[in-house]
Order: sequence, then structure tokens, then C-alpha cells
Amino acid sequence: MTKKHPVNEKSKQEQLEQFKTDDRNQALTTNQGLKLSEDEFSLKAGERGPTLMEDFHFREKMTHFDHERIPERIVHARGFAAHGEFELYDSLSEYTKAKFLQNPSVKTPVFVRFSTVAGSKGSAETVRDARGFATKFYTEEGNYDLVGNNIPVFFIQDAIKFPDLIHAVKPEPHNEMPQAASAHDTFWDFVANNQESAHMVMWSMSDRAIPRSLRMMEGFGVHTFRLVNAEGKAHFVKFHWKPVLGTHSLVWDEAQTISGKDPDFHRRDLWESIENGDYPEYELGIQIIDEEDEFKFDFDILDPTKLWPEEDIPVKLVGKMTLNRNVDNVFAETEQVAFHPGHVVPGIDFSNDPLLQGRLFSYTDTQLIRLGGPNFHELPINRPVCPFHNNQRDGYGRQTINKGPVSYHRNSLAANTPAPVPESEGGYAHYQEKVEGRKVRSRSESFKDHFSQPTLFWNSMSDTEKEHIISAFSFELGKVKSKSVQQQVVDMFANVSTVLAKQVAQAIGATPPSGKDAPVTKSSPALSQEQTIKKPNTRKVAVIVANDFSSDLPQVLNSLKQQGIQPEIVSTTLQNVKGTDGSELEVQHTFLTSDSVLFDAVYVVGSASADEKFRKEALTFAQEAFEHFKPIGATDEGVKWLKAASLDSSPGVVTGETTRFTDEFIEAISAHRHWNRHVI
Ligand code: HDE
Repeated sequence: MTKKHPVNEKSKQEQLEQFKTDDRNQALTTNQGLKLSEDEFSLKAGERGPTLMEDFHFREKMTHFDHERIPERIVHARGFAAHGEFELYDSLSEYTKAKFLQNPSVKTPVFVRFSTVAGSKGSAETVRDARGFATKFYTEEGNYDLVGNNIPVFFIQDAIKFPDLIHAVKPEPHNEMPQAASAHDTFWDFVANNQESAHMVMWSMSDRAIPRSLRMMEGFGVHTFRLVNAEGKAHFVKFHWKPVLGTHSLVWDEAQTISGKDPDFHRRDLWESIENGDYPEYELGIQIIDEEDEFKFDFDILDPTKLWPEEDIPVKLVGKMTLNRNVDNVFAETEQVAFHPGHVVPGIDFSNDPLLQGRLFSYTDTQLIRLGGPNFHELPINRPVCPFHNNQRDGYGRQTINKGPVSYHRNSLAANTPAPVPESEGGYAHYQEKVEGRKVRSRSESFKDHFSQPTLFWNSMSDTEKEHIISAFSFELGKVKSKSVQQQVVDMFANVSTVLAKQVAQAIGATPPSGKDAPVTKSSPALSQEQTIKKPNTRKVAVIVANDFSSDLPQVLNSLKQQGIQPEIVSTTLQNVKGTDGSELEVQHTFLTSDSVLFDAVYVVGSASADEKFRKEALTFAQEAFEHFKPIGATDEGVKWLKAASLDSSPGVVTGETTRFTDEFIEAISAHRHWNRHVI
């Protein structure tokens, strides 16, 4: 047998390590290793003369620069990633023979890339959009990619419509507007004329499409897959990622402001959390349906516009993923990583979901153009940690130096190696599903109900969530110019809820539907974010402090930190602020460099000696936090300021007048948003 590939005997981290280079303290050379004596002036015929062709250093440097960009992903262009590991709770051998799902003591390295879908590579991150949640597991049997989204269903049922959907949502071709937004005519025209999109549109108009943090959103494999055990028995499965911090969102006004104040908001949050040791964690969940039960439901389990209600088919939590290492180089790792739903390991197989089937073609095709040829699997981030051998050779960017003359199968000169491995020894064998049918281009009858589940989603929302959905529709359709498209959408969503459709019609001047909603017969509490886990951990608090702050402040800040809350000092300048007892606090932000929207809560301390300008700035922070339903705390002079502005006696506003200030403020922060606050 051939020898093991030396690279692949190492762990993923060690493997990456050997490609890393530290250029500090090194001599400057060309790519050929030639030491250079000068890097600021091109070679010229005389100091004021023309540049010479023979300047190989200039040409090499400039040519490399000229080619420094690769095509951005057609979708999911804006992304950010991190390394981590996955640990299983209990063996899943009952369902699958996948090795990384057998032994709880094995830690599987992972690389996860989060992304927005519609925007270009440089677009803002808090736009209304689905988020990609793609995980590469580097298992001992090869790479397994779970390429999911933070929304459990998709806009279309058949992959052949994907180019149409994406053309419709991307900026309109005649003027390339709008960037990273679905609030325009072509998207809504597509929606109204492809009504299978109703369910995902409901999710996209909900708070799910404006996550507070990449650390606080769910992930879904979307399609139905198969798990196959060692006996060859298969079960249908849906995959979930459940964030340990719960699923939380921004409010729309806040999301829009952040897009300008910090277009990198989500990547900064992920990067800083990992640097601080607050490692993002997600539990892997599976929903299982026996093959015998395939037709037992009132939806088709192959239809990617349908979810499996968690109350009917519970999510079993089977392991945890922890992201604990930032990338060293975004281009080499995040940009060059190549995911593919077809990267599977023995024990994981596909279903006939026509969306999944089409994806199995698209991803390799896209990498070929994006990464410039067929050898993208050799890029350090894409290499498996186990050996790989086959008869593929050559092509752009080939790195492996294959020895010997034989590169074909079957052969006798190399004893017919590399040789296929029987299934019993780990060779991948496709699940032998029985298939028969006529060749047709059509949609199954069982895929034709487009409105039951969007209605289930609507009926499962809290009043606040419903209000947000109505506002989102009103915003998006308010930006649509075609009256006809607006009306078509109102008419379409009357099939989900006439309450929704009437309010949207009112907001955009369309004709409301007549009729009433049917009585609610079913809801799924798991769909509402009101039910999610709420914790104070990693919540960021803007602490607004001036010189002469009271001596109690450091103690309050310590208590917040003990709960995992992150107080950050905001003041007029970056000079340290001094307390009445001479203690000093380092200032992290000024009123100029930060904004209320970049924090989860605001704590106004101020001081008696603060001037009018300071008071106004502090109140701007508090007022904005108030309108975004965020917790607000005030002690010292801050209490008077809030009172004077009538911001003091509302839910989630805690003032130092109470003896339990710190505890109550922590409670208010743990609740995250105070929707019962009266905001005009
Ligand atoms: Fe993708 N998708 N997709 N997609 N997708 C891509 O592959 C495609 C779909 C998803 O961080 C592309 O490498 C088709 C569903 C994620 O690198 C491309 C269809 C889901 C990412 C592609 C879908 C996804 C992609 C573009 C309809 C959730 C980013 C760049 C059949 C389950 C991965 C690339 C990363 C990326 C095709 C639908 C998730 C063009 C044809 C459904 C997270 O190949």
C-alpha cells in the first residue's frame, strides 16, 4: 500500500501550523527567495528617467497585487469564521455509524463560517437577511460539512429555481440597488409569483433575520438527511444547532443604525468574544423520523419549505460545539474554505429533497470558478485530517507531488492501488433506497400546501413578535414601487393571516383583504424567541461616567463582571476618569466613537461636576436604549437626569434609589428587552 500522506497524520491545528509564516524580523525577499536591497523605488534610467522593464521586483510585486482578489461567493459573500471543536454527549450508534458520532471522548476539530446571503463581500452585517451557518467537521473518516442556515426552511422547493430567486433578491441589474436588502420590487415580485416562498418569507420578516449576535442564533441543516447505522438501518434526520446563550435579535431601528455605526458588528462581536475567552457554544440537535413513518405527517418530509414541529418530533441534543480560536488570516481560511453538502462520511446520507439534490451539484461547480481550479481541496483549510489518495492529477495550483508513473484504475503496475475499500472496512456505500418512477418535470401534490406552516409560524409568535413582522412587511413593501406587486403580496399573505395582511395593506395603501382568520388550532412555542434561554453573560453595558464619580461605582462594576456582564466605560475623552476617592477608571469609548446601539444596556452614572453637554450626550444614550427596550440603570447624578427626562419609571429602568440596585439591574439585563415599556 502507498504510504500515509505526511501532512494528514497531524491534527488539523498542527496541519495548519506548517503553512503559517511570521514575516516579522525576516529579510525582505522576492517569491524566489532573492534578498532585496530596496523596496520603495522602481528601477529607473536616471533619477528622473523612465522605469525599466528589467525591474523584476516591481513586476512581481505589482502582478501579485493585481491578482489579489478572487471572485466573491455568488451568495453568502459576506462571511466570518472561527475554529473550534465538537464533542458528543452519548454514542449515536443506534442511528449512525459515522465515527465522529460514536465516542464521546473524541474531540472533532471544526471550522464554522457564518454569513449573510444577499449582500456583497463589503456589505453591512446587521441587514435583514438569512444567515449562513456552515460547519466543517474534520473527522478521521474525511470532512463532513453541515452547510446550514439560521432559518429552518427555504424559499423554494426545487434547486432549478435558485438562480431566479437569487437574481430577484440581489441588487436590480439596471442600477445595482439596493445593496444587501430584500426591500425592492424584484424580490417581492418573485415572492408573489412563487408562493412556495411564503414560509421562509415569514421567517425573514421576523426577528430571526436580524440576530443580535452570531453567538445567539440557531442553525438548521434545513433538508431532511439520512442517518444509517452499522446494520444498514436508516432514519430520516433534521439537524439543529442550539446556541447555549439562547436565540436573540436586534430591533430593526437598531439594526439599521448599527449598519452605519459599525458595519462589522457581528464579526467584531464573534472575534472579541473568542479573544476574551467567552467561547461561543452551540448544542447539536437531531430530530429523527423512522423510515416507516415517512408518510405519517400532514406535510411531505422531503419538502424544504416545511419544518418538523419540535413539539411533535422532539429535538434530541447530542453534542456541543465550542468555537475557541480565531483565524490567523481571513483570506487563507475564511475566504478559501470550500463547503459542500456532498462532503459526507459513512453513516450520513441524503434524501430526495429536490433542493438538496441540486445543491449536491452546485457547490463543486462554484468552487471551481471561485478558487480557480480542481485542486481547492489541497488548500490548508480544506484538507482533511485523514489521508487522501486517488488517481486525480495536475490542474491549476496542484500542490501534491504524486510519485510514480501509475495514475489510473485498474492497474497491475501498482498492484491495483489506490484501491477501493469494502463498506465493512469504512468505504462509503450509498444507502440503497428503492426508487422508481417516470421521468417528469413536475411538483409532487404533497408539495403544494404553501400556507399551513407559515400560519403555524404566525400563530406561534408573541404579540411583540407579530408587531415586528407587520412592521418588517410594511417597511419592505413600502420600498416597493409597483402597486401591483404590493397588492399581490398583500393578497398572498392574507392566506397566512388576514390580521397581518390588513395591517400591512393599511401601512402601504393597498386594498385590505376581506374575511377573518380561522380559529387557531395549533401553535409551536419552540418557534417563538420569547421562549428562549435568557442569560446576562456577555451582555455589553455602556457605563457613562464623568470625573468625580462616586466611590461605590467600582464595586457595582465588579458585581456586573461576576455575572459575566461586560461593562465598558464611555465618557467625553479617552482620559482616565477619576472618582471622588481618587480611584481611576480607564475609558474605552467616547461619545464620538460609540453609540447606544452598540450596547445591550446603558448605565448612567455621570457626576455632579459633569457639564450640560455631558448630560445631553448621556441622555441621548439612555433615550435610544429606552426606545430599543433595553435595560437602563442609573445611580448618582444619573438618577436626576433620567427623572428630568421622564425616563425613570418604566419597566427595565432601574435607579440607584433602590437599595438592591445592583441585583435589580442584573435582573433587568438578564431579561434583555422590556417589551412592556411604553414607547411612543
Ligand atoms: Fe447554498 N450555495 N445553495 N444554501 N449556501 C452556496 O456555494 C446553492 C441553500 C449555504 O460559508 C454557494 O461556496 C443552491 C440552502 C451556505 O462558504 C453555492 C441552492 C442552504 C453557504 C450555493 C442553495 C444553503 C452557501 C455559493 C438551492 C441552507 C455559504 C458559494 C438548491 C441549508 C457557505 C459556495 C460558506 C453557499 C448554491 C440553497 C446554505 C452557489 C444551488 C437551502 C451556508 O454553491
